[in-house]
Amino acid sequence: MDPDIPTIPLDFKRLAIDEMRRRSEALRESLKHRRTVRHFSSEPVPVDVVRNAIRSAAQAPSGANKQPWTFVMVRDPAVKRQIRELAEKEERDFYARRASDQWLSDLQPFGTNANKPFLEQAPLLIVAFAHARGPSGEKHYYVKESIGIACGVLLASLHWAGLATLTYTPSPMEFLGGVLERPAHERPFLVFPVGYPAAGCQVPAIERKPLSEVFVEVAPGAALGDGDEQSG
Ligand code: IYR
Repeated sequence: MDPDIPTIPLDFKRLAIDEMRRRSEALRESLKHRRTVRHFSSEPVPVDVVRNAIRSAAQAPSGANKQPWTFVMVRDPAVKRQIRELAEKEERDFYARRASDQWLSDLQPFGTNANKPFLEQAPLLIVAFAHARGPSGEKHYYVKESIGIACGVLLASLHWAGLATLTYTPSPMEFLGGVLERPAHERPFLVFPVGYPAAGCQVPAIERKPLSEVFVEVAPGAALGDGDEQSG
């Protein structure tokens, strides 16, 4: 490492292998039950827990450590109502005109439509904004990857802390920058309504692909590139 670059010792806790297994299984078991929730109780949630989840999200890696994100937490019912009204206006146009037949048919199992009561029913919303550039036009790198990772950490942290959420993407969502008075270099990226599920909340009966469909292992001696043309 270049001796002129300031460094600090890595704070890395080496765990016993049993402990590694225990922790990895505990998180997997928890995340197995994470579902997109679209019906919320209006019961308030501990706001410090949500702030802490945002702290965790803001620990995500980012291109050249630019940390190109802002998370806005909205609890004001009047602002939530305004967001709902503007989102539903876009959604009505989406469902009536802009969505292709294929898209509508792909959404059918989820029963979504232009009504978004969760934007008012959830006790709070987190709106994630991506910084396309810095405040004075400075270049940022891998912005979508960076904020995508941060939002993934946020999703997992909220779930781990016992809160329900969904990744909501009104389209277009530029109105969010106006309502929340964000500067022009910040672009809305995702909306997370956060709360407890409504009593008797139902979710679509869908499943995740089995590991064998989403995971490829290249074990030692796999001899990649020794493909079909050489067999037989
Ligand atoms: N934004 C719309 C449509 C929508 C699109 C996808 I892709 C989804 O996975 C779910 C919904 C809506 O929220 O209704």
